[in-house]
Order: sequence, then C-alpha cells, then structure tokens
Amino acid sequence: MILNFIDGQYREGSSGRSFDDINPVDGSLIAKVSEASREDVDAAVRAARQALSGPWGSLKLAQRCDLLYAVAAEMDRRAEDFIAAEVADTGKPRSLASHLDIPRGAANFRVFADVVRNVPTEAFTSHAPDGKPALNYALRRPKGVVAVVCPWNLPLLLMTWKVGPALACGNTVVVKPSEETPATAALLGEVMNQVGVPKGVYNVVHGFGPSSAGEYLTEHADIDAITFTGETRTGAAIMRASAGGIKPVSMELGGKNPAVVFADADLDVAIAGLTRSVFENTGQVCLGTERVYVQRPILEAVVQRLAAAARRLKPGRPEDPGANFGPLISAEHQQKVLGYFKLARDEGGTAVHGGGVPDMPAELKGGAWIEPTVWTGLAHDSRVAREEIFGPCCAVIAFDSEAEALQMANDTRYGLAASVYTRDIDRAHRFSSALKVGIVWVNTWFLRDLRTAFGGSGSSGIGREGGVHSLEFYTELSNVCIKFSGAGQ
Ligand code: NAD
Ligand code: 6OD
Repeated sequence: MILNFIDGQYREGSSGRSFDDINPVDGSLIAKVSEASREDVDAAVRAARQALSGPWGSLKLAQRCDLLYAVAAEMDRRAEDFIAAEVADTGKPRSLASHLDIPRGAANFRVFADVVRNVPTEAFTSHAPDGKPALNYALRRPKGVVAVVCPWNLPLLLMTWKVGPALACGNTVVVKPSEETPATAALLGEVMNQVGVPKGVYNVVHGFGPSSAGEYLTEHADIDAITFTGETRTGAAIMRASAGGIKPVSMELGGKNPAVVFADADLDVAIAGLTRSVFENTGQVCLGTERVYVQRPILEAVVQRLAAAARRLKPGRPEDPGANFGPLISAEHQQKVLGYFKLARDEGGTAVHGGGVPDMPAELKGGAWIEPTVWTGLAHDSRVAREEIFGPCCAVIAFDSEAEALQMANDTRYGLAASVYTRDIDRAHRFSSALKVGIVWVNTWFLRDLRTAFGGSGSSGIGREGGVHSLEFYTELSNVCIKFSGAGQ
C-alpha cells in the first residue's frame, strides 16, 4: 500500500478508502494507494503550519541549504529506488527516467539552495526632507504553507521543481501528486526523514481532484499559496477554488507548441530536435511539439525523415534494451489520443506513419500503447492542429514566408514553448522575439538552465518560476526603511 506522508509519518487515510496504481505497460496492479480524506488533508496542513514555527522555522538559511543538499545526495544514493518507482508508475523507458527525471529531481534541491544562498535583495539609500539619510532594504520571508498539485508526466521532476524552491525559501509543503503516479512523492518522504528534515515540512496526500484530496487541499483556508502544474481546465478550477481566500497561484498549464523549420536549417539538427520534441516521453511533455511548420522547399524531406525517425521507435517494456518508446499513462488517456487519431482522419489528415495502436506481444496487450504518428494534410485551423492532445503526434504544415510562419505559430490560445530551426542568426533573434511564448528554443529543445524563467502566457499559465523568479513566488518581500539620526550618505 502506498501511504500518505503526514507530519513525518506514513499514514493510512482515515476513511480507509484506497485506489489502484496501475502499470501502463500491461495494465497490471502495482499497488493500492491510500486515499486521503478531508481530515487527512487538514492534518497535513496543520502539520505543515506547526513546522513553520518549529525547528524548521528557526534554521539559519545556510543550515536549510545544507539540509537540501543532503536531500539531493540521498536521492542520488537511492536513485535506483526512484527510477524503479517512476518507471513502474509511468512505463517510460528506464534510460529516460535515469537520465532526465531522477537526476533533475535531485538537481531541483541543489539549484534552489544555491539560488537562495546567492541572490541578493534590493537596497536603496535616500534622504528624508530634513536631510538625514535613510536606508531601504528588502527582506524575504517564506509565504508559509504551500500546496503543490502535480501531474503525471514527469512526476518527480515536476514535483521537486516546486518543492525544491519552496523549501529553499523556508516554506513547508503539502503535495498532492497525480493519482496516476503517487510512488516517487511518497518515497521522497523516506529521504526527508533519513536526512533529518523536521517533521511536517514535507507532506504528501494522495487522491483525485474534484471531491477528493486535490480539491480539499486547494480550497483549504489555512494554505498560503498554491503552485499547480496540469491541464488548463484544472488550473481554472483551482483558481476559482482559491479566489475566496485571495491565495497567490502559480499556474503551469497546457500547450500546443509549434516548431518552425526554415529551409536554411541544418536538417540533421532539426530532425534530431523534432524527434525528441514530438516523441520523447511518448509525447507527454507540456513543452512538446504538436505543430510542425516547415518551409515548403524542405517539406517533403522533413516529413520523410520524421516519419523514418518514428519508424525507428520501438515500443516495449522500460527495461528492455531493444525498446525506446513507452506507453501512454493510462487506458483513459489512450482513448483520448485515439479519439484525436480518428478526428485527424475525419479532418482530412494522412498518417505518414502511425495513426493507431501497435501490435504488442500478448503479455503487453493490456498496456496503453500508441503509435508515434506524423500527419500531413491537416489544415492549420483543424481541431487536431489547435487542441492539446498530449500524445506522440504532430501535424506537419507547409509555409512559404517568415511572416506566414509567425502568424500560424502565434495563432493559438496557448503560449508555452516554441522551437525554431534556422542557421540565420538574425532570423533566429527576430523570430524568437516575435513569438508569444514563455520559452523559445533555437536549434534545440528542452535544454534547461534552472536559473532561467520558466512558464507560459495565455492559457499556458500565470507567472514564472526558475531562478530568482521562483523566489518571487515562494517568498513575501518586506521593505525595511531605516532613518538615521546622524549625517551621512
Ligand atoms: P490534470 O490537470 O488532469 O491533473 C493535475 C493534478 O491536478 C492532478 O494531481 C489531479 O489530481 C489534480 N486535480 C484535478 N482536478 C483538480 C481539482 N478540481 N482541484 C484540485 N486538483 C485537481 O493534468 P494531468 O493530466 O495530470 O497532466 C497533463 C496536463 O498537464 C497537460 O495539459 C500538460 O500540458 C500539463 N502540463 C503542464 C506543464 C507546464 O509546465 N506548463 C508541465 C507538465 C504538464
Ligand atoms: O524543466 C522544467 O523545469 C519543467 N517545469 C518542465 C516541464 C515539462 C512539462 O512537461
């Protein structure tokens, strides 16, 4: 049984209810998960509140940072446990979990410990009307108890992306991991206890969204801030729930991200980037590409090479060395993606590769498998080219001029990420600065420096996290103005 982690202890939910944690590779049961009741969420928030005024609250900044480094070191030491848990929950290739998800989990603690150690606050000197000097300086205080609500696609990476900076800033957290992927959040509790993070600082409550732990947590009167990653519709529901209490929210939401490939691009670089951005993690990355705009002279070459890359992806078990492509997260998500595959046919699209479910061996037939899919023939304004699918698929669409490419790339309610492939440095700058997105990658994709701003505009989110931007969200700034009685600068 995967348990809630409240006040430093693993606890069964008070209602006694549980739900299934399913392995998407074959549909088998991994474990039962204990569902948190409203009383359990209350207990987690209470523990987090008490921890703020306990030993955690009295740690010096340097001691807190040392503790977060210890968390990261213990995560590294237990990397195999985290990889096994993440791989079982998501079905993603072991190689992906061990290169991306798990090391980033540890990095999220180290980097934000460094950020809080090194980023100064502002200071100004001025003079009062009587000519005496005054010093204004800013102090950062933790916001308090932060609710962290997470999705299933990069579970540990995205959860620690919030918990790392929240704890570095001195807050305490109550985490609600996705019901699809509860394991690594629960495991992190062991790490917290092992290295001596005081009880109540890190809490985990399991359950669903509406009428369950997600809603109980985000509606809770005694939380101070909510940081959320997930679907745009869910973000809207959480904002409504939090409005009464005027809680600050950070929202990292959906996307329908474009890639734009100009005729002057290095095609090897472009195909390598697109192969990752369309298919990595079985297309379940919020930053992934689902619209590929290609300048007409190279359209056919890009279509054929991308389809060839899709053909080389081999579905199979995470630990199978011959496999490099996992399933979708669940049968329910598979049905959603297959619905878009049908819609693509209805909207006049042609699947140059894919478009269905791969033929898997008998023991994997219960898994949520899907074919990596490349479409041509879809109009830019088709639903398939406008709505977030969150699967390993893309519509390839031709353009002639830079202006046309820009118009199509920006023609969306979302504004999360874009990638641009060109060897023309002037164009790279000009085009990037005109894209209405939070993150532009040029000749690469998902290359992260955690000190940079991360987030989306439009329906892709509110706010930025990363580096100093995370400090803006996870702390309250107070200005102190001291007037001196003597003369001076
Ligand atoms: P989701 O919105 O369905 O669920 C996310 C979390 O919210 C889960 O823990 C869920 O239980 C909880 N939840 C659902 N309804 C709730 C409610 N009413 N109140 C409180 N909590 C609630 O998202 P998902 O399906 O887990 O993840 C996929 C989505 O996340 C995609 O849209 C993807 O683009 C987005 N995403 C965005 C980013 C980003 O950085 N912008 C990163 C990863 C994923
Ligand atoms: O790299 C990150 O910090 C981040 N938040 C990635 C989001 C990926 C979305 O699926």
